[in-house]
Amino acid sequence: MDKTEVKVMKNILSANDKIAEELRNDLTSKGIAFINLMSSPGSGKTTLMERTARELGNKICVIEGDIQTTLDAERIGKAGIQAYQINTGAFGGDCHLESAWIRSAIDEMDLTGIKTLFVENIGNLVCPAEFDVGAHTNAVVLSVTEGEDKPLKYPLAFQTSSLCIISKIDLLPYLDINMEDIKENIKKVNPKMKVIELSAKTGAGFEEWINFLK
Ligand SMILES: Nc1nc2c(ncn2[C@@H]2O[C@H](COP(=O)(O)OP(=O)(O)O)[C@@H](O)[C@H]2O)c(=O)[nH]1
Ligand SMILES: [Mg+2]
Repeated sequence: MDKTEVKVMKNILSANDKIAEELRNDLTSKGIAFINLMSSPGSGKTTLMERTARELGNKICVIEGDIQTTLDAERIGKAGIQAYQINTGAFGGDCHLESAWIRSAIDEMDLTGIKTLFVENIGNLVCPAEFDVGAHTNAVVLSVTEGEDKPLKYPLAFQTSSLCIISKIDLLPYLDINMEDIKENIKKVNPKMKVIELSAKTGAGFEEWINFLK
């Protein structure tokens, strides 16, 4: 990478950070908590949002990030709450979301009565962790089917998050995976991480999640 490229990248990140900080302050002043969900594709983010929507109703809303399709926003809409879909495929297929895009989405949404805004970031454990989207809390979702080693292999997503949701715990009896090893690896890369274990299918562990949100 030559010096010019380094300069451009720094400028992009500082512009993103500035908008992110303004957005965070704006939402704080409106009394809205903003949680950014990051994970691999298929870890259960949308299912988590669907069940959370059924529990908390229209006090929450969700911005969905995917490269293509409005499938997730349609699922969230069917769960009875406001959803907004960002497709990065329309502008190059980026593998992350940026604060300016969240700002534009929020400007088109009705935040009346909203207590928590969620962003379901693009599914991967790499790029989303590099961009501050203006959230108060970054949360990484890790399903038990992904293996114990993922926090060690993709540390940044875990180091930029303060909450790790270990999802799909209903599947544990069918898997050769050790929950204690998953948690130990999470603590190795982020000793301060809060961990919530849950199943959005059975509702196990959901009380702790809902209490955390409240
Ligand atoms: N057994 C089980 N399956 C789940 C759970 N949560 C999600 N799934 C399934 O995992 C697949 C991917 O879920 P989805 O919410 O679309 O993941 P996303 O890509 O992270 O949004 C779907 O087939 C879900 O039904 C769970 O808690 N338990
Ligand atoms: Mg999804």
